[in-house]
Amino acid sequence: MTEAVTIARDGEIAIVTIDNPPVNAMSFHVREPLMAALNALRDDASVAGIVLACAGRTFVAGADITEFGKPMQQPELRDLIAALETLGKPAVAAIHGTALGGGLELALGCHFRVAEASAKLGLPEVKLGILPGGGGTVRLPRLVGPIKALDMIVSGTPISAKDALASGLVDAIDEGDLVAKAVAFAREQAKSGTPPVAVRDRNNLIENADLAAFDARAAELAKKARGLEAPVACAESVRNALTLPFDEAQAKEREIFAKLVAGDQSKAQRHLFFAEREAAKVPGVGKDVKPREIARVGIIGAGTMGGGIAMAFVNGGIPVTILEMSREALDRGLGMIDKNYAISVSRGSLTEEAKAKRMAAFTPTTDYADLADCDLIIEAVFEEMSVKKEVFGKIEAVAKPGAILATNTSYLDVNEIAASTSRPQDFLGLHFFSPANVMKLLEIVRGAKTAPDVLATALAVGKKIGKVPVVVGVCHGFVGNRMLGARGAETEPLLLEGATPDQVDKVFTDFGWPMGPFQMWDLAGLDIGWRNRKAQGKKAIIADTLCEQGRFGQKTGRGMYLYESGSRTPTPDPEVAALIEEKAKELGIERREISSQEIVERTFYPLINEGAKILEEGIAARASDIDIVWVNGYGFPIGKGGPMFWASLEGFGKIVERLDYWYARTGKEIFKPAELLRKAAETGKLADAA
Ligand code: T1G
Repeated sequence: MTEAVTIARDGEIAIVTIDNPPVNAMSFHVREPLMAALNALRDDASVAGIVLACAGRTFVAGADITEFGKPMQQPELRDLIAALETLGKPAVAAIHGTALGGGLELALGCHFRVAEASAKLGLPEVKLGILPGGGGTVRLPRLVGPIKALDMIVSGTPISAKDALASGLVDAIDEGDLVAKAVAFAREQAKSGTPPVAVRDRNNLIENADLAAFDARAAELAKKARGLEAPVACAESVRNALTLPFDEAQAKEREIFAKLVAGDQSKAQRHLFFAEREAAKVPGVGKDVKPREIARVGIIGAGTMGGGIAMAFVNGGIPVTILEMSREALDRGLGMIDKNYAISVSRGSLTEEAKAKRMAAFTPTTDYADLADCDLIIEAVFEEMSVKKEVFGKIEAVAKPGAILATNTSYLDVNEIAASTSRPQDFLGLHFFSPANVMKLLEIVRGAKTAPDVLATALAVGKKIGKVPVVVGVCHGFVGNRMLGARGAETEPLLLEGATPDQVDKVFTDFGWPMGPFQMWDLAGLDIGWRNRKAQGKKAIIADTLCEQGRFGQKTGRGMYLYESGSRTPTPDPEVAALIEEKAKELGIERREISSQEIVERTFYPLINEGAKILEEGIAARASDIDIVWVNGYGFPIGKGGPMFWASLEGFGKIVERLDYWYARTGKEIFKPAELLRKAAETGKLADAA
């Protein structure tokens, strides 16, 4: 193993290099030798200044998250930062890759920062449910000002080196040899004879800070916290930097950090950080499996899904040949895409030039032969097996050898479609979520015969276009939609038995979902579910009746709720309440008071139970994969870590006991506890498979 910290000399300048692959996290085995190095260099009179650099692909990307929750071994990060500040000679950070979290805080302990032009700098701790605990909330405002610091810390979004230079976070940008530039910078500072000023001693940007403006901005940001503690705590800690002496503010930062890091929300968000990375590790698809090159993608269908998927690839830098049955359908689809980009331009998130470049990346056609040069061909046509098979017949006739064929089906049997082609080994499902150019989740549906390198390709291209890919098995609805069915099975019975739509929705929004099931019905359109139920010969007495009355939801101004003249704000509708009572009477159902806890037990618990069944059947490889599906595809609150993580907080024993109760009372399969869940109730831990 290479040494984690080495010292080289360039004359009177010492170059300290951290080498802790893969991201130079500030693990204990880095902190200890780094402290020794700094102490030695402080006392070495032949050293006039130091450069702090990193080997590998990035500057320090943060504290070592795997150390959280364990006793902190000394020295701590803040001791290293203090050692840099009191070095008595200029310390210059040489930043490449991503200086994040504790990595940026370490750089803030240096007197100067030189960054590579492509570097990114940020304090993303809020995404882990914590705050910068190494002095970031008290030093950053001293360099970039209160509001910029507040925005960076509460959003957790890194900024570019260019932005960092403009805001005073870095002192110089380098295009060539970063370390050489940093050495020259340190030499110049040392020669100046001016004692270097530590960031902690720079107060001009925070003295007489406009607290009213700060508080107004903080209040605006707090509205988006949606029940998460960390964003609000981040703002509080930055405010302390404006109103308290440095050491007092830093001490308060430590207190807030200690509270957050021990809390359930941070445990949930750290769980999701590692879960997302685990999801990319697929059994049978090791790092040695080489993905195929995807230079061009073919999309069949330019409707809502096809158009969104096409945008996702073009936005990720991959040109798309998009095919429809007619020129009119193509023009409609491309018109929708153009309109979407125009909205981004009007919002300032896309330039006109970038929009034009993206529009040029679409090659429209009505001729399947034009798909011959595509490396991946995805169909997003009508959700009907015979239609899918017919489309793949036409694709097969032109697709080049080695081209990967994918279906975007939400429910249909991927193996059956694969078997209708001559290349099931090159076939899989790529299940995008609408709007496909926005939603992060990509369910990669592994067919029985899908080759490992086809899966590796789907994972790689999914990550390249900014998706969060999860490999799932073949069953009705795969992981997400199958569990959605279990979560929604009792929503109408709850209404008929006495709950109101807004009562059910409030249980969901109080839990942290962006909206409840009935608000979601109105947003998506009740007619979509109505069409699917009719195709499957199923009934939903309330929703079907509303659809027969033309009440499709927001698009018709009335659905489960009323929407006053085009507003999207739902208002409870007495007519719907009367309809529910009338149907309950027809069915002889005695209505009663229904508690919020009962709503949780008849919606969230079946969701978890179905997840356990999916694990038992091997449709998902890990419980944490299911969490990633739900957080990225269905708005499960990140502060609760996904359904399976939340179940561990709720208590497996309590969940099984209540599922048993509802199963005994209703006999419904969704309540019959999965064996894996019963085992978890005994052991306290949910295994990943039976
Ligand atoms: N600690 C431990 N392991 C980490 C890590 C970290 N900070 N960052 C990444 N890894 C692992 C990751 O799990 C994966 O492991 C491998 O490195 C490659 O990561 C006091 C308290 C830097 C942008 O939040 O955002 O500092 O799967 O797949 O896509 O205020 O990693 O290979 O076994 O993500 O190229 C703040 C987290 C910490 C940054 C690179 N810092 N990391 O992305 O690679 S809290 C962060 C990232 C903190 C201080 C506080 C990304 C990346 P494996 P990867 P990537």
